[in-house]
Amino acid sequence: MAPPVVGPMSVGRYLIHRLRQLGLEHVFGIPGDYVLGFMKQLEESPLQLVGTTNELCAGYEADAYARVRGLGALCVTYAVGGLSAANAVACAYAEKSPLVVISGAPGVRERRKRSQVHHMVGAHDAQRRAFEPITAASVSIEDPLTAFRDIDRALATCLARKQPVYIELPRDRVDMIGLESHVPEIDTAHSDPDELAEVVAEVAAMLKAARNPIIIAGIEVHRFGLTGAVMAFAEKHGIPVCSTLLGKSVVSEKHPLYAGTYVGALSRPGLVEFVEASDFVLSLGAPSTDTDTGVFTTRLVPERTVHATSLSVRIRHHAFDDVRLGDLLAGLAGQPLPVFNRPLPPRDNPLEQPWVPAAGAPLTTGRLFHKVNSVLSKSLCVVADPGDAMFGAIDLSVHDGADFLATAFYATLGWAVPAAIGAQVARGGVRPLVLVGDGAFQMTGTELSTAVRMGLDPIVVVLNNRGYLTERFILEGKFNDIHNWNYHQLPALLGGGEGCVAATEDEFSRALDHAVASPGRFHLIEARLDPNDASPALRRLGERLAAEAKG
Ligand SMILES: Cc1ncc(C[n+]2csc(CCOP(=O)(O)OP(=O)(O)O)c2C)c(N)n1
Ligand SMILES: [Mg+2]
Repeated sequence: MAPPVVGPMSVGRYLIHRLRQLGLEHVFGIPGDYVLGFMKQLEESPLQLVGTTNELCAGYEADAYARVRGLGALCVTYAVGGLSAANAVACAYAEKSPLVVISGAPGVRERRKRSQVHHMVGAHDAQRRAFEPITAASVSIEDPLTAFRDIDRALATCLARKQPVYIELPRDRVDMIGLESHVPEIDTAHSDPDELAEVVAEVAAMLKAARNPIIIAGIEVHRFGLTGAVMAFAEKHGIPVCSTLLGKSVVSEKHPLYAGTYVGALSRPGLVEFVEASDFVLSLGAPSTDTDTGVFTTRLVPERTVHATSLSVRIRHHAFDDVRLGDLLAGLAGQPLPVFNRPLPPRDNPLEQPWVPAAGAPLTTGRLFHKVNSVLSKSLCVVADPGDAMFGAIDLSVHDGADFLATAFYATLGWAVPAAIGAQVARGGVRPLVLVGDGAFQMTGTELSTAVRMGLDPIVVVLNNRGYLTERFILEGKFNDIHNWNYHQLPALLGGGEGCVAATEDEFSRALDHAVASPGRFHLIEARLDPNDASPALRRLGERLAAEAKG
């Protein structure tokens, strides 16, 4: 249903009005003179501005907020702010997170009078052009006649494509009154009916001929709001469901049909055999990336696989490009298909065994994840940074309704701490448990300042293995060593939170139990690990790749 027609309104207020209509409550960012006018309007509106320590962190926070809430927004000043946040926007673009980037800019009139004003990088549209390849739409709002339509089109694209859009507000256009009463456009994307009918018929025929099918549910299932439809289909026909690493927690990991997180050679052994013995694989919303396929170590036979994403549906060796995932699921739901009731592999996840700490035993990465798994609950969401913090997290069992958040494809180091803040702002009832490497923590860990300011209480486990272990696995060199910090002393600098060091199993166990039992402030646990220790998943990958290299 179209929102009501709005009367005379300024461009800035119209943008705020539309963001509110779309359910937004917070905007992340940092002021600057080119965006102050709009920031004032934000301050006077019901939207809450969350100030951060830098724009990159604001971008990560808005990205995570968008992943949790379905829309996020970032507000920055021209160039120095926008270009600092560009890496976060690229991440959101690559991983399909619907993020609205609002940037101030020199006024249209001042640009005409003076060719060079501060923060400019060459041409006045340089920043908008820099954002073009990392956004689904980019627009500078300049003309009162088209201003509202430009904003609506950008927002509609953001929601339809689940990718960032860039809206530039020249500072002399923020108070400009849009010239027309206006009915916002609503974009609805449909499948081509003939293509859809053909795809549904082919998938149905493959399913009817199958005996041991499996569904792989990827990240787009969550982004396009299709978890319910996928699980209803799986339940109706008794088909087991796996997730991928980027799609971890997209389907409930406690559901009786959930088989595990399938990431090729990174997955635990029983699961690999189960998935790869399937005679039909329906892969939904799981783009084939190196990280989601354990560096292309998945062994799925194309002749028995349907690979459907938001961009195309590939069946065996042919593809269709005009079929929406939701329409495919709705089409399949109407088909008379068999009930399979394929038995699941035994639940032999070692992380699910009871946790008993060995007093005085040096902490290892594998044991750290075992303890982490033992404290997970509906009220803890796991946020993992790239590095062994993410690989080790593959086999964690995330509870219903609690997300697992990670940048498992774009893999930008330093994402997790700010993302945890964005996620907790988005959904207050769930406490983030952050798993982050020492290298990653040095990039953005001081953003915990915002957690103190906002009264948030993430639990942050810093896996201190004295450097860039993941890179060491690929090529050893001095470049993988980093300066060691007194991580646990960060609370003293920030004036909030609690920090401690854990070097043994029992110290870590006590520290994590204490953090879980004392909400209301952030906890930082520095977990001291051997510099060459790795999680079982990272080891499995290394072994598989080494075996392949030998032929
Ligand atoms: C922003 C960014 N810079 C560099 C990299 C390359 N990179 C990937 S993993 C890694 C090492 C991570 O070190 P740490 O956070 O300590 O985790 P560990 O590998 O030790 O578990 C680096 C540098 C990256 N992914 N992102
Ligand atoms: Mg490290």
